[in-house]
Amino acid sequence: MQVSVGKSTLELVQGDITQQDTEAIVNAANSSLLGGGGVDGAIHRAGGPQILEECRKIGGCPPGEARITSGGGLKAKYVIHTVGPIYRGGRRGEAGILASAYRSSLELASQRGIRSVAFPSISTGAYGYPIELAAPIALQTAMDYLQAHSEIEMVRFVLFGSSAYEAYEKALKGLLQSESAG
Ligand code: AR6
Repeated sequence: MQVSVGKSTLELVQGDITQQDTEAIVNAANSSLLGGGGVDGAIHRAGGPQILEECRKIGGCPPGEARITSGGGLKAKYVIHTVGPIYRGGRRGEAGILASAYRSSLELASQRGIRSVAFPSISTGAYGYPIELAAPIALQTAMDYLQAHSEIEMVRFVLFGSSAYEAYEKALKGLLQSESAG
């Protein structure tokens, strides 16, 4: 599914984040930036040791912030590493931290002149954020950013499996409907 947001494009695809040809892909990292499972493990496996080497020098990243490295052997030139919240019931600021992880990643892309960014569904794996709650936050944050920042031409959400894709599709349709209802 693809929609226009201001002068930019937001799209949802089902697939593997490591295979994307956007200028940057985003990693769902942890605060150490020293690797892990899920998206993080897949990116380091596919991109090779150079990414981890650069992460070591950076020395970590608090939840809701983002850091950037090269893409190593990936098609993407850059990896933006961001840290989402660990979900603990929803009353510990998780939504704000999740939105901040997306916003910080996009701000870093803008600063570096990156025009296309692919995101995974941050926090909805090992960090336990229910995808039905995370998807509207992810999408609204990206749409708000694109409305104000046409220098980012394309944001792609890469969803792993059909149920994740369907959750994002449902959330996007919901947001578009509530927008057109004013
Ligand atoms: N491409 C796209 N999406 C994927 C891929 C892939 N190759 N692999 C998994 N997903 P997770 P988190 C989906 O656990 O919840 C790591 O150990 C997955 O189905 O990768 O933010 C880090 O080091 C899920 O929907 O990230 C941290 O310790 C989503 O990506 C911790 O996990 C995110 O799952 C971060 O947890």
